[in-house]
Amino acid sequence: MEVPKFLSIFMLIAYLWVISNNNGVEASHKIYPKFQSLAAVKVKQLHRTAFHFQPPKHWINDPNGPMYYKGIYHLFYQYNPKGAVWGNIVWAHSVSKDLINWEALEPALYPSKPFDINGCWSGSATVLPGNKPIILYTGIDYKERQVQNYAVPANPSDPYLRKWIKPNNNPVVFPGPDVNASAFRDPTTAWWSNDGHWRMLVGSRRKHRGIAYLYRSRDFMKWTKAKYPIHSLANTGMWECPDFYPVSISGKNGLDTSFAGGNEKFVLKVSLDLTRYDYYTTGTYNRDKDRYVPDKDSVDGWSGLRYDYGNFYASKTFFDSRKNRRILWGWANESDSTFDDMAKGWAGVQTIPREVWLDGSGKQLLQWPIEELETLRGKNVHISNQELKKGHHVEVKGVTAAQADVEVTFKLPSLDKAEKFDPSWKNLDAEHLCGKIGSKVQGGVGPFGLLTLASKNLEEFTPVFFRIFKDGHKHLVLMCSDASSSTLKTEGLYKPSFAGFVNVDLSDKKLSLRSLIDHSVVESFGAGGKTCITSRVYPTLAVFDDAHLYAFNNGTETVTVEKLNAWSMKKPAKMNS
Ligand code: DQQ
Repeated sequence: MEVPKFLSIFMLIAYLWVISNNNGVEASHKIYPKFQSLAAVKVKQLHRTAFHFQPPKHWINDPNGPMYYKGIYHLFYQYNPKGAVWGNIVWAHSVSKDLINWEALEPALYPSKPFDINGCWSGSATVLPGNKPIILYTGIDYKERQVQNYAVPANPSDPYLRKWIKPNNNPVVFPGPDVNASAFRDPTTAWWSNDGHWRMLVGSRRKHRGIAYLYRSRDFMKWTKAKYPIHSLANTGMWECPDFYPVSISGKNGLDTSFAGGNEKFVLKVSLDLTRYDYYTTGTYNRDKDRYVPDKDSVDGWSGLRYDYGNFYASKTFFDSRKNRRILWGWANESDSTFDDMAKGWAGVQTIPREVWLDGSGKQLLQWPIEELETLRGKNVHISNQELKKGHHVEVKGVTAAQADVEVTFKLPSLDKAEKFDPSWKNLDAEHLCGKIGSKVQGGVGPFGLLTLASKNLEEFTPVFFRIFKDGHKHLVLMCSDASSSTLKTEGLYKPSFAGFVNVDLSDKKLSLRSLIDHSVVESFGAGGKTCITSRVYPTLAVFDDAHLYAFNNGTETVTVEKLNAWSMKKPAKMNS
């Protein structure tokens, strides 16, 4: 796909900015040498989450090596044990029996050998035949090169896999002369093919071309780079944290990463460092040529599909053999400043694990919070057949609005009043469009949706809403999660009007929305998980018991809340304490 000129210039500026802010080392995270080992003096409770995954303090980023092993779920993640900004990165390790309650163990991997002395960066786990887990991760070696290492459990009979060994025959993959050694990281889960080889991908870039290099190995130790990358794309910059997996073309069941039935589709996700979003395509994996080809109508690059149109990055999936599903974890970074993070004593959460599967259209994925989350639902409030006339809102009373799960279905009597899609908006992406016409500008059909984390008199609120347009004979559905009015605080905050389009059939004139509200997180799923948006917000008034929840309509067409269920959410009994 051709990248518009303004985007190329923006990408170049962003790239130069990244380099200049990281002391010349290309590393994707901003480095604060003075702050990275300043331990939190105090952990501020305001804005900490209740049911999203979080350690008790300090910085977290990418989820790493999720897996299910001997009845236990494992989640590793990038963690700074010494401070609330990025740095001193180790693989923290937590375990769970239900993906809801988590117990923190000792870090699984920390810098200690020449091949990872400057950092243990992201990677993945693979369970080898005979139920043998193995981790592949990026080590920053003594020469600051990015190399790929492996680690194995010291005691595989321990289902908690408490201790990991990094054997001395590491690294197993060096960058090689034709590879950029400071842009070569984040190995995927490996898959086995019946030619007797394991395969895995490593993210990279050559100049401005994003690349997923393919490696093959018979024994998981000696890896050979394939002549061609599995896929690459010009002008997309560094591909971080690639993820590559098969999805079933019928039904919700997940497939093991090594599954090869011949009839499945594949998903390639890359985390684009320049925009910090996770993009995916659906396509075909040609096993003879070892190349991945996105489907014709699956847009590759900046205007392609994203897992989430908000604060969601460096995600990773795994196959959960316990329930035959594929589960997606993503990192929801903060939208406040580094100084706020140091004052809070913590930064970053993981989004709620989501089940992912291919939509019936075959053109996109669907995502939905894992069913286990429902065990945290407490008091329920129900509204049905409530009309919302132009400019009206109705309060959802009786639940803890700062810590809630809400599901709502809106019924639209007619689409006739849908606004015409202004052709000048074609050059705007969804986020800019939402920023321009937001929830406060009256429309025809919509904006309607939820006002989450709202103060009593609506001085603060994060609206999550739909707005429907007419574009020729088609309807376009815009979904927004708009942080621009989320707080009275003005200093140092990023308050984007996150948005994405929803490819939904409106013939039944219904639209559904689910929002998981958790103090500083609003994680939303439009139309059964077709479009997802996570916002990080920091209300000053709408906190704890002073938070409110409303359904609203600011379109001239009346919409009906056909049914709404909201639940107060409990805190898991154990969250890494
Ligand atoms: N975070 C890791 C890298 C990865 C980046 C370092 C993505 O391995 O590319 O903490 O957020």
